[in-house]
Amino acid sequence: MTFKKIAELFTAAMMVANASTLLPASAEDTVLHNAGFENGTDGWSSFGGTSVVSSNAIFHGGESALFISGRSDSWQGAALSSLLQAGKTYQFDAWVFSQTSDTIQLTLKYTDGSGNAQYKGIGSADSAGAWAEINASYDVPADATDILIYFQTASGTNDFYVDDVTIKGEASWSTEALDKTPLKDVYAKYFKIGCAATPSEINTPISQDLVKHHFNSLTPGNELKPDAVLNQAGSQANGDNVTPAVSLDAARYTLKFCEENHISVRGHVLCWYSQTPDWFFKEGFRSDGALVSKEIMNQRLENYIKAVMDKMAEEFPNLDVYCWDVVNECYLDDGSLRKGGTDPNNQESYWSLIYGDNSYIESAFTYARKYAFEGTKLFYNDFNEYIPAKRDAIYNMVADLKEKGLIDGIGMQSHLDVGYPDANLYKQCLEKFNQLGLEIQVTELDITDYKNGADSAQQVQAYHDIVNAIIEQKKAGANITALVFWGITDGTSWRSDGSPLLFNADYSVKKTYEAVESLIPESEWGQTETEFETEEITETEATETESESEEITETEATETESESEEITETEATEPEEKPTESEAVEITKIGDATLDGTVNIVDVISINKAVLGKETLSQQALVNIDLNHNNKPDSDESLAILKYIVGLSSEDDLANF
Ligand code: 9MR
Repeated sequence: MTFKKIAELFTAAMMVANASTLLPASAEDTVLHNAGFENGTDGWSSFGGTSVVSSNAIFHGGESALFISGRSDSWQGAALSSLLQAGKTYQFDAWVFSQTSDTIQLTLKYTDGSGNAQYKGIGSADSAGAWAEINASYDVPADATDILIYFQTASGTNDFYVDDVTIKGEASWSTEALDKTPLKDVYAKYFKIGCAATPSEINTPISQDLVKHHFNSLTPGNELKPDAVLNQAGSQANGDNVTPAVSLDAARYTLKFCEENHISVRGHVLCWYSQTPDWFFKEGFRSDGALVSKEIMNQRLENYIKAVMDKMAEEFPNLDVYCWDVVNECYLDDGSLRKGGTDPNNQESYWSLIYGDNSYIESAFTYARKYAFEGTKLFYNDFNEYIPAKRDAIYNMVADLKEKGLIDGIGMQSHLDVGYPDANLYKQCLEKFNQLGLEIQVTELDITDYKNGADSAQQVQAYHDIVNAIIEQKKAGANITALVFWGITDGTSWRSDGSPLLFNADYSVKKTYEAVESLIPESEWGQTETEFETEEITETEATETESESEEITETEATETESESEEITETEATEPEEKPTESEAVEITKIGDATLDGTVNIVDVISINKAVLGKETLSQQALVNIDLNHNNKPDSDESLAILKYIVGLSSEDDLANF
């Protein structure tokens, strides 16, 4: 039985245990989804690369409808996910329109119990210049997973419209989360509590209620990223090669939801190597254009940031966008700048390629400072910042930006695992960043447990320890202003296999939630945000240069990489028996610490635990990973093995380390 299966069984057991909090099974006509497309796409998104937008050119009810265009195949259209459940019956009602003559179909897509993708027609209607109604009922098979529905045409690639979609059925989600004291109130004295959400994650009554109840910060999961905001045709039409066109079509639904419900927004993200179309970096905004010069790119960057800020101000004057991730993920784990290149899927950055150095970071912050609303805080955001080399590179870069008055905070994404990092290493990073005297936000927290499943003792403990470290740092004076979870439920998380969040797929409350809640005594719940006594950090200390900061580090007990290596030397657990010459153990597989015959991230985690003295490697495991032959595990070795895993080095490189 796989760990995933165990996790599923556990979740199923939880659902049975929570049965009294599920809505009654007889509530078959509950409206689960109602979309008029007045403010955006209401959670519907592109299926197969089409354009899916709210349009007021033609509509059925209200003043807008969903417009689907740019199709190159009949199956392409608009999809809705995360709503339907296996074994349930639903009633669908929708209005469809085609200027030409088309059969427009609603299709159910799912994976069956044998792992095969299935496509089933739910219902269809013919339209030729007039609105037509699809009205159908459908039983979703009991073995279905990865369920979604989408509108398509039976044949051809014509544009079409959809409006007034209603889905009714049996609501089978837990509402117990709504009976808890809002987490944002529990933590009111400390910092904002947020979640990331895509439109499809907030298109059901329960998810909307849960977000409104618990969170006072929301980060659009994908919809404010450059690939969602940039418009190629519009950019080309601007005709000057330096003014990109932008649109909030993808983000409008989420931003409207936040505006209407007074939820503050983390803007994510303006400048990033990933999820940014390649044509943005090319002459004429053409996918086949030559790479533009640094001068042109700088103008585009300025115009892009200005256009985004202008659009936000124009469309959402009352929305509290309290911060922006201005730049995201520029450094690698070894502290070097992300490599220049044209393949973001291979971790390469067009920004590094065109600028030749990290100066685009300062440019982006300069323009963000120039055009952002007054009071909007500007953040640099990254992951794995607890790795000392990366942490220190970011520290130095941010210190420089701070001196120039361009930055307000650092975002620690915090995509963690129960095995790594431990709370102490995480805390060291908070301490180090706090020396800058800037805001710190935990921007994307999730903690996976791929091995033991949802709500394992290890996962609950990890949540407790990490969030406790954050609270302790806040109490020690760190200016931590938000704790944001990356997603809402384990069912829709980007790492759902590792069940990394606070709520189960049916919205029931996990033990991880209880662990986070329990860290704040009830006597403090609902208090207003407090400034905790801060450790004295003088202006000069907070903006130290690299060498100076090492001095502070020594006296103030925040470890630099070399210091933590020292600790390693004294604390790392020695192998129980060192092999003698005659009984020398041979390498079975270089890099394999878990002795399962493969080399993957679990090996890196195991080595890191051994480095921190939390785990003892067997003699065989030590021999497999002891690249520098010093008879102990160290962080250089785990980093080298990580590079090998992600394809940056070969097995030969490990052998010749
Ligand atoms: O959650 C996002 C997921 O839906 C996207 O597929 C993915 C693609 O890059 O981006 C995810 O969000 C990322 C965030 O923007 C930056 N930090 C890492 C997040 C997880 O990949």
